[in-house]
Amino acid sequence: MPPVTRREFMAAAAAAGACALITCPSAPAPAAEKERLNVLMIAVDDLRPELGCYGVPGIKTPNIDRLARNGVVFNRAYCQQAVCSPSRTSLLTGLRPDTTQVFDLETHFRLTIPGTVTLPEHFKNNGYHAQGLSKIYHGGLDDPQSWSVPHWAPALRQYANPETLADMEKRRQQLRAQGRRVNAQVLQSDPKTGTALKVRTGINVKGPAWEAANVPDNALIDGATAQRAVETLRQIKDKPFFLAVGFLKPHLPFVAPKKYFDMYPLETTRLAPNPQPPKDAPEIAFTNWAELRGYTDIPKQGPLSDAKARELRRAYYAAASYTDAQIGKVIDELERLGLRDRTVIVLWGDHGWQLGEHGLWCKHTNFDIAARAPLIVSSPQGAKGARTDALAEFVDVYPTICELAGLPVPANLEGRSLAPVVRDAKRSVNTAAFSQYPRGKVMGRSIRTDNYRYTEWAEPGKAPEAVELYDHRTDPDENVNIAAKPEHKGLVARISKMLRDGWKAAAVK
Ligand SMILES: [Ca+2]
Repeated sequence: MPPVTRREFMAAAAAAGACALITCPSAPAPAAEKERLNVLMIAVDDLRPELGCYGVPGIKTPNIDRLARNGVVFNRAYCQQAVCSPSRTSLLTGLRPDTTQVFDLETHFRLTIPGTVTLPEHFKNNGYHAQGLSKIYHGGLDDPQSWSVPHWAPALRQYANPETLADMEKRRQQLRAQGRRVNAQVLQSDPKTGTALKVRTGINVKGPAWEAANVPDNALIDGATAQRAVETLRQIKDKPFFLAVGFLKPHLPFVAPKKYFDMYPLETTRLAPNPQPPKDAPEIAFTNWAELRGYTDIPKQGPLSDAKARELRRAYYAAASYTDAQIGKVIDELERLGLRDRTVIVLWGDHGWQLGEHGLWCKHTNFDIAARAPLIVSSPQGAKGARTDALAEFVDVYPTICELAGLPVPANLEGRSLAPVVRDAKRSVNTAAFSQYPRGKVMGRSIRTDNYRYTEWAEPGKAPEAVELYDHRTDPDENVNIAAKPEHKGLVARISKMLRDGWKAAAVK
């Protein structure tokens, strides 16, 4: 599509009735005179809601906090599956993992649901300029048809220390000499577009889990991404746009310029208050946090020492503050260009993270701390400086952005628009949020209600082999599984039915 100005776009949208979607034949066309809003979507990899605007003391995230003061903070937003690609695929298609059939990091949704129209693609199809920078879809699984121009990713390394990089390269060469695969292998690709549909990941050669780098912000990936986002905004400011900007930190390895580490004295960094597994929790609920084990300073088995745990928590916070500073640069530019009151900003982390809670690290579980993630929506017509306890699911993001920006909402989506909550933070649209995580043949299905988290682990068609129930009124950190207590039998039966009835039945009536 050739570039169009905002005026041309509005005229074209009015002429077309602005509803070319086959999924909404009876929906009224949005008012032609009402200007559609731009979208700036900020995706932060592995960012848990440990931010100033979530009421967590000691965390320095002034830029995200500033965004929160101009929008609504969702205290209880949940991803559909606590790992990168399944979560992102679900959010960006508006469909749940059971529909996308993307449960791993190797399957592209174009293999399983080839005809789906993604969130950015929907904007592109409605005359917007849709552009993606850095990690929006999972690495190696980009979706070219989502974008108006090719997706961009910075060509920078994960570490700054030359010795680390040289050591990693040496180990890669050794593995290659042994005939081992260190790069991802494309097993199947789309013959027309070349999109990788099925990949097999190689051995991920890693350095240390963190590095306080003696480099400026822009020498690392997220600084370069912010710079590119600023330049992009200047280029696309005169046409309606959907700009998705992805930041890699605080994903492992926790690498950030040293000045961000200096914000957090090591000796005062707190450890997780609950480093023990929840009482009476089943074994299947846990992982051996393989993702972290691959780093050179992490033991292959057993718990971390308090000293290492403290180092990692500090480094995670430093990495989060680094990304926060980059986000500030992008929002500053949006304001400088005079676009702030014509742009919906949505910020999300793709899932939660365990920083030693329950003796766990990384994500990959159904615990609240892994499923709960930041979601902040700042809309010109929305509430400002509000925090809401309304239950939100990441599958709701697609219809929410459509409604706030003024686009029709495709009928096949499997979430509900949170726009009523964005306008009035006292509203709610969901009585529950659903997450899931597979362990081999067993699927862990989890539901978060107003008061409880309940999880069933079962093979398809079979009775659950393990269940968990946590009462968030008395046990917000999920330290005691009360599912087996006789006095909760009726409660378990009720919530189990809610879980099986699914998301459609979980609408606020
Ligand atoms: Ca992630």
